[in-house]
Amino acid sequence: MKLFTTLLLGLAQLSLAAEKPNVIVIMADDLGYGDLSCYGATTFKTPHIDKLAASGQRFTSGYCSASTCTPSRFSLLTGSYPFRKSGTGIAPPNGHLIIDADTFTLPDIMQKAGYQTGVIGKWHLGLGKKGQGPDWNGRINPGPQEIGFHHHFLLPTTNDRVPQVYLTDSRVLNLDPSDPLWVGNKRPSPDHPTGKSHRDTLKMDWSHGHNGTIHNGISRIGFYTGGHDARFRDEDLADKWVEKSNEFIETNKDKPFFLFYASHDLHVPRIPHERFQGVTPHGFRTDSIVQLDWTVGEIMKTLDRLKLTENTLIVLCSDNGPVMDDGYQDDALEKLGNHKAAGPFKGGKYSVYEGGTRTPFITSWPGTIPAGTSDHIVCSIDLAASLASLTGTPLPEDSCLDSIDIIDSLLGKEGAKGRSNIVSQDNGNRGALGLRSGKWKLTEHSKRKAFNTTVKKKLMFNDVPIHQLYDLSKDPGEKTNVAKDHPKILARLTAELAKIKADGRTRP
Ligand code: NG6
Ligand code: CA
Repeated sequence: MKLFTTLLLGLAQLSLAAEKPNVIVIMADDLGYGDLSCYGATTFKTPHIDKLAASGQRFTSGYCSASTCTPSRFSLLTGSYPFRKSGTGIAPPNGHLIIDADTFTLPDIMQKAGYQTGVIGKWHLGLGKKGQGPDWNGRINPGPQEIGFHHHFLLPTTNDRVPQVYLTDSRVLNLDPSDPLWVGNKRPSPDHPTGKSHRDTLKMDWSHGHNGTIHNGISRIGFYTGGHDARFRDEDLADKWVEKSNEFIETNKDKPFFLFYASHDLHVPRIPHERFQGVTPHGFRTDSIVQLDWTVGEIMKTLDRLKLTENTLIVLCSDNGPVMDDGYQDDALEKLGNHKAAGPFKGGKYSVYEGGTRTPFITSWPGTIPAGTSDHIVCSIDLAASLASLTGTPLPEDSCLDSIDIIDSLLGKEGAKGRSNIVSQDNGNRGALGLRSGKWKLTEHSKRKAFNTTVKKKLMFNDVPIHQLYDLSKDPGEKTNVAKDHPKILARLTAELAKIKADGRTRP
């Protein structure tokens, strides 16, 4: 009897400590701080995301840890800063999986906690073994399954890179063995049509790069042949992924599930479905934001229909800041008008100024998370440690090196603090880092080069000072470098950043 009571007590304590709501992480692609109406956009509306924000916490200091896709997604899934590992820059079409299969990942945490885990959308973390890359016509291994996802339905790279096929069950979907898929970085034959040789046939012209194989009237980075039955239309990506997400949620409605929904909106080539084309004044870039908003609305509708809303934590974030011309002539810059894609911030994609990584960040869990705005520093890299904490899952010592447990901030609890600092990086190969610490921001451009993608065409600045210092409380737009006025603070932050690098980890 005594044993039974102890057991019961133990169980009660366990269920108190660990909460297992469903978790959906919706990551937008290249969505800037100012790109949603709940973050200040005025020339178009994002009603579904606004509703999500109004129901929960809207963060004004929400970050991703890198200003390009691959490193940002790497840090979300591993909880470690990507600058710690070489080879985590933008993955090429045939690139191998950059997360080692023995890494304890965010989906591993959720599996351990008893969740069904799924990833739907864009992958862009490489596939297959080092030195080999993916076997497009066979079983693709290692891939999402090997790093913790039970289920996947993916675009293997990013849609401006080849190939335009879906990956599910570790294979290319609908691949006809008599029409094998070949992917490479050299033109396969002199008569193979490319964006260069057949430029006049394109439905959207390129501006830089992106002049390889043509599919659906759009030329891409890289080359491919075959796999014709497997190819999709760019216009249908969002619809297909909403359908697959609904299936995943429906199938797992009675168990806790974890879904990473990695939207392709609004990455180039921006080709929203026909029904969204022209719905905003700024062209396909912002039409794609409306498509993203629709996607979020559909997922929320499914949760409502299945009565899961009050048992589901949704996190909405972005993988990096905004860019206008990212290789295609889609008039993003020409039609921009007064829209401020990075909000009040400087820089964007490829940059370590605030616009590169300070992005929309929303948490919603109706009935648990109170409605409000939070200025706590939070980052997508923290989801690993925070969800481990929420679900009562222990983290191995050598895992998730930079993931901080900020679950109380994410849940909008009183007395929570968020992070004290956050490091950001560019793609990793230019050696630029940013350190936000309290109200201060240090930038470190060790090669003295910086991209400025604010809203103008991509510009490279040379001769940038190695260290710059900004007081974000007075100067959120990082206009005045105050390094000379505050030598002690400059020294303190430079030392703080050096220590973060040297220590090899920041998780206590
Ligand atoms: C760059 C591409 C850019 C985009 C980016 C990756 C050129 C000149 N630029 O190399 O168009 O594909 O890589 O974007 O090709 S990301 O969002 O996936 O990181
Ligand atoms: Ca991106």
